[in-house]
Order: sequence, then structure tokens, then C-alpha cells
Amino acid sequence: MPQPIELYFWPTPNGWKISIALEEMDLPYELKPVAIGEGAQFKPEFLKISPNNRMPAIVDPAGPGGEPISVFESGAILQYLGRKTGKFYPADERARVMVDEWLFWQMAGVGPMFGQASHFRNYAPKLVDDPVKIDYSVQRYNNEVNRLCGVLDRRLEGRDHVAGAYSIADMALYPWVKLAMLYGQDMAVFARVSAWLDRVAARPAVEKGLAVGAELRRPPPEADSEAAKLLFGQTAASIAEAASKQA
Ligand SMILES: N[C@@H](CCC(=O)N[C@@H](CS)C(=O)NCC(=O)O)C(=O)O
Repeated sequence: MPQPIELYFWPTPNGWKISIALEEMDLPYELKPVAIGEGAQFKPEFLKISPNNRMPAIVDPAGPGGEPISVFESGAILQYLGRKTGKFYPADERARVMVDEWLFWQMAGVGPMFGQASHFRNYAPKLVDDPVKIDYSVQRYNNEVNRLCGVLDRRLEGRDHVAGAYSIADMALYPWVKLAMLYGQDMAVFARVSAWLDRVAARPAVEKGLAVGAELRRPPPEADSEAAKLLFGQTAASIAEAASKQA
């Protein structure tokens, strides 16, 4: 029985990418919750694994050469797991480049833009008492979410999945794109995206991966709460201070 991979995780779209991948690849794993509202991402031992103070991260005790390896950044983790198992990440160079294109599109476009859309829609109204500023920001990021849904919809014309066979690129996209309707997008406009969401959702491993850590979920932090102070307005100096408190 292979030793389980340690999954440093909190139930958010970036975390679910990896719980879905581990389920899809049938790899044993052990959950290591990182309570991001309580500052666990600043613990020195976690920063050694994930210097960007973000989850997800993994430690694979059976890394290259049989030695442990840690990996942070969800895209790098997905590529690592894909190479390790030979699953959902084709070895053929042309097919792999296509998966990489859409994986990086998720990492650089969908993740950050959907993340900001979520922040200004769900969190900012609890933190900032200025509807004009919030409206502008909501509109800006909703437009980007809309544009990105349009790109994906065009891409899915005549395709079941984003980059050839179902791959780590679909796994990276799904947990974010499924939230588009919660950010006010009319998914009837993006019929191919909606059909793809249904296709991916029907996979048992996706259902299992999304259920991981459900009991850990928390409502958005209130203004002036400890969680809001820890999560928002982070600077280099505030991270150093938070890390020294967690040492
Ligand atoms: N680019 C990173 C983003 C990860 C990320 O933003 N994680 C968030 C939760 S979704 C986090 O750990 N936040 C902790 C914090 O803001 O301090 C990845 O894809 O791994």
C-alpha cells in the first residue's frame, strides 16, 4: 500500500482542484486542514512547504528517488500528480502542450479573476462602507468572469472537454467555473459551458473531491473579525508579524 500523500487543504475552489485530482487518480491521501481564517497559513512549518502562505500544498513521502517532496501552487501540484501517475496529463508533447495552455489559462486568468469577483461580491460589502467603490469593482471583475466564460464557451464548441480527453485542466477549471452563476452570470448564454459543467459534475471522483472538508467550511468573515484581519490587507510586514505569532 503506497504511503498517503499529505494534502494541505481548506475547502475552497483551489483546494478542491487537488482533492478532485487525488480522487480521480485513486491516490491515497491524508487531509491536513489549513485553517486560513485562523492564521494556520502563516505557521513557519507550513511556509517551508508553501512560501506563498496559500493552500493547497502537498507532501508526497514517495517523491522522486523515493524521497519526500513538497509542492505548492495548484497548477504545479496537478502537473506533478499527472506525471507521477501518468493519468489525465498526456505524455504526447502536442497533447500535453494543449493541457498546459488551458491549465495556465485557469491559473493566470480564471482563478485570479473569479477570486476577485468573489471577493468584491461576497466579502467587500462586509468590509467597506462605500457602495460606489464596491459597485465599480464588482462590475469590473464580473465583466472578466463573463469574458472568460465566453472564451471557454467558444473553446467547448465541438469538444467534450477543454483540452482533448478529460484532464487536469478540466479539474483546475471546474471548481471555479461552477461558481459563475453565483456571481450573477446567466449560464443560459453559455450553453456549452453549462453542458461541460454537467459532464464534469457527473464524475463520481468529482463529487467525492468536492465533499472533502465540507464540515470545515465557514461563512464569510465579518468586518473587524480576526479572520478578516488575517485574510485581507496582507502585506509583507503583516505576514512576517503573523508568522512570528504562529512560531
Ligand atoms: N495560485 C494559488 C492560489 C491559492 C489560494 O489563493 N489559496 C487561498 C484560498 S482559495 C489561500 O490559501 N488563502 C490564504 C490567505 O489568503 O492567506 C494556487 O492555485 O495554489
